[in-house]
Amino acid sequence: MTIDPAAAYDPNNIFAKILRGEIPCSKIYEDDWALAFHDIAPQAKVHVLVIPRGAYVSWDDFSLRAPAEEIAGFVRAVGTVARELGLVAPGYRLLANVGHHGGQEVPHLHVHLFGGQPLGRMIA
Ligand code: D5M
Repeated sequence: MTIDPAAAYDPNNIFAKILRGEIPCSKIYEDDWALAFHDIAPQAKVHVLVIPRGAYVSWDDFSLRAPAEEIAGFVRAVGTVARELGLVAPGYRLLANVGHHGGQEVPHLHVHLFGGQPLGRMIA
């Protein structure tokens, strides 16, 4: 099931529950702005999700509504995670699915971070 990026934020989505500590995750990084954890169904040797602490449905919602400080904090956190995982020199890929055509399934913004192997042209 894909989600409607224009829908109101659902506080019961699975990533909101992870942020509240109601369900576990395989955490690799957290700071004031972001939480990063391993994807439950990895599509590459390294497949991590980075999510903002704030309640945003999608990249669209985040880029429209988030204060600049929060956007900067989240973007910096994504870079920090990649560096801490040692992915910068070999390279990596970032991906944010948005809405139906993007194939977004969880209605809390998440950036996929793929690496640990040559990735080819696309992971779709
Ligand atoms: O991707 C949603 C991603 O979220 C998909 O790669 C699986 C992952 N997922 C779903 N539930 C969990 C939990 N509980 N832990 C870790 N990863 C999870 P999308 O971009 O919305 O299609």
